[in-house]
Amino acid sequence: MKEVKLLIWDLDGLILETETLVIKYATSVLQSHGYDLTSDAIACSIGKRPLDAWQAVVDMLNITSVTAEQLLAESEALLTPHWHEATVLPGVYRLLIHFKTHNIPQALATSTPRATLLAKLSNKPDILHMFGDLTVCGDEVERGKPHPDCYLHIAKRAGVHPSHCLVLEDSPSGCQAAIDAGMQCIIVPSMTDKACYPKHSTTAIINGEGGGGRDAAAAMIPSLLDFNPLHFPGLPPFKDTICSTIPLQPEWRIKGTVVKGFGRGSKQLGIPTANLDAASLSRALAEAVTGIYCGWCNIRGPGAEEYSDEVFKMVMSVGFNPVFKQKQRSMEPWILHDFGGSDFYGAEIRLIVVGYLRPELDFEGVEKLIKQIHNDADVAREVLEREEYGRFRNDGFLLED
Ligand code: ADP
Ligand code: RBF
Ligand code: MG
Repeated sequence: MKEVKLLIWDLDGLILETETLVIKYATSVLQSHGYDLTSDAIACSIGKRPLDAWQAVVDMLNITSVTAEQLLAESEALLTPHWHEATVLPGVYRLLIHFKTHNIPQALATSTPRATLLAKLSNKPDILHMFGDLTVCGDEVERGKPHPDCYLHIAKRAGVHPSHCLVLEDSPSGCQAAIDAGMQCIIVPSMTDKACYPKHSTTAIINGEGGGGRDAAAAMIPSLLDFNPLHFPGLPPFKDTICSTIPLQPEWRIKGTVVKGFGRGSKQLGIPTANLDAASLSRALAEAVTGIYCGWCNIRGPGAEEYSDEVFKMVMSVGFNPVFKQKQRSMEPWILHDFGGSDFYGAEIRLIVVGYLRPELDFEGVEKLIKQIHNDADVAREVLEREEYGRFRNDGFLLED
């Protein structure tokens, strides 16, 4: 593997969580014409230029009653007022700032047209600022992703040979474009079904473990927080970890209601987790966010009246719990306090999530999972004592009425 001299970022689904917005409005546009947006149609369209994406949907669903141009016009009308709502995904600012600090050139190569790019980043000018004049949009190249044009264009403009470029992508077509440009590619998948990514892109590198990543044209990581610069010659290591945990920048503040989960936590694992309601989860965290985190917690209201003035340490899982092959994502803090076996379903829960511990993992058997979760709790108990995390303990968000 060659020294990395240019990092090239994709935008949608990698920097910004626009997928949820797009899927929401594309679904309603299609429904008004009597069609359903299938996951196959999503897989073949994400990452492409808007018209190419709609054409892929039209072809996939054999739509005859309306053209891709018409569908695009209808969805644009719905989406335009909402672009600025897209949230920045975890790990984005950390990476951007890290490489900026170390003078590693960074570029943006997006399928989005220039005008839409400006709308999406209108309230986040700091992101665009990171790339200087090294940005290229879908309407500025001949062919869109999965063709390699935008990646080749930006490498040429930066004066860097493709073999020295490292692309960060989330979509199957973007990954294909990077590979065909002769570049190395890191995939942070926005699709749960990994089968839709190019074949030679399934080698995992997670925090330095896992094999093959060095030789693969493309490697998958669960989140940008799992990106390890040490896998790439020329990239400087991070220095911000706190006992192997990564401080979230910014921290997450989440309010929700404790709801019934699958009834597994206490019974099967001996680890009760206070599951948050689905609406709070998707409002607080982009659809693609998963992982194991630590932070501070307050509970109040039904069943928790006596705790309303207290703040507890917590360690939290966000994800699909691969050991149990859950279909729905859940957010479940284990509050590191003994409540004497009592329940507080319906209580209000407030969280300040400050650190990232690790990606969610699949274990052979629950014994290994239980051991790992106890280890996570030990790590959380210790690191939350550190000033960088401890300063949030008395935050007004947790304790105010
Ligand atoms: P469920 O699948 O319904 O979430 P669990 O077995 O995970 O069931 O138990 C979680 C419930 O246990 C929480 O909703 C809460 O009411 C209660 N509970 C008791 N102690 C704790 C704790 N230390 N952390 C989280 N929840 C706790
Ligand atoms: N489930 C997994 O399948 N894989 C994990 O790596 C995992 N890590 C967890 C870490 C913590 C700190 C907690 C509290 C839970 C974790 N879980 C994980 C979720 C666990 O499967 C879930 O809480 C139970 O299935 C109860 O819903
Ligand atoms: Mg639970």
